[in-house]
Amino acid sequence: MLTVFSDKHALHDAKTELYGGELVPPFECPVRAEHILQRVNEVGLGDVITPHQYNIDAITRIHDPEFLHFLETCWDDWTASGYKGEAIATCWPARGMQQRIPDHIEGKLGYYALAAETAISNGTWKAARASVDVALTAQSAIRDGAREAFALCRPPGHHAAGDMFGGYCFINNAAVAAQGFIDQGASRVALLDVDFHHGNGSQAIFYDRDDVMFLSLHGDPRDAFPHFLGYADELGQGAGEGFNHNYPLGPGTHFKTWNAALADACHKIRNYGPDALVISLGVDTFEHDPISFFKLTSDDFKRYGKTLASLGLPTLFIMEGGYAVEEIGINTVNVLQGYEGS
Ligand code: OKP
Ligand code: ZN
Repeated sequence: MLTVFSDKHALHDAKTELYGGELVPPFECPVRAEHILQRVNEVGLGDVITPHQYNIDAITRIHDPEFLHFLETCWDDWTASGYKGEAIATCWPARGMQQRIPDHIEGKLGYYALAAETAISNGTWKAARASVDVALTAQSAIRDGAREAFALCRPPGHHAAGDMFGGYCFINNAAVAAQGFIDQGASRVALLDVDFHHGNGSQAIFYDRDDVMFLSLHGDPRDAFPHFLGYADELGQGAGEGFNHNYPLGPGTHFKTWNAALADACHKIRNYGPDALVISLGVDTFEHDPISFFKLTSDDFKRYGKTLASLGLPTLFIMEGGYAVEEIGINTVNVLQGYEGS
């Protein structure tokens, strides 16, 4: 299997995450990508290539241009304001308030942020751009005939909506890639999100569309981030009604239960008959993940990789989360090897 990777991911290297009332080193850190790449090479998964640089048009198919401009200029505006730390949102257009975009960077940050854990720092924009280039390059490989490809994206993307960042995500790599398939002539694309967290950004982007079906297995929003989306009764709206499927699962969920939800999702994908499958691949479902509560073992990742292959579709794997840094390489590559049947 081809892997696409850019070392520019390391440009996003924030020092702070607001976690449990403390500023801690971010869980979403550069060494994650290094460990995955190391494992890809160790097992000889296949060629590793660097991405092409795409222009902004592929990204504005999904994201608001003003939001992208905000991401690009945020760090400079923040430092110009005299703040000493990294750019972290601390105020929001909450219930009953105006949804107008303020002039001051503090207000802009609050407007565009969906959560406060994610700091923007020097290099965040460049890394996010490289990450979506990785996704689009892997997507092109499939357009050009590859059966499968692995986009080793960092930073991740599935929490990013058309005009919101947060949950460690800035540009929605999986959504941009899914749109790429559609723009190249695909009639239908299935986007299956197996990250521990609900892919609220991907869901929101495709919620009123029937050409991209979104399915997500995740920690129940009653108990897990992003807390305000991901319930089972969110089925899509308008033309998109019936094309959104959520599988919220409770604390302590083991593979047996998780796998039953996956089987149901695969059944829906088969009936949908997509031209391509995009997997938002997070391995924070792992039993030892520090911020999640599912109980998948390293072997379970191989097992479900095989299930994904049984769909028989051109498949684009997009890296999302996974914070058990020591095991992230093994768990991620286990899915890919399980898919390849090795
Ligand atoms: C990003 B991805 C846990 C707080 C969670 C944000 C998690 C973002 C996950 N107590 N904070 O989906 O892996
Ligand atoms: Zn996650």
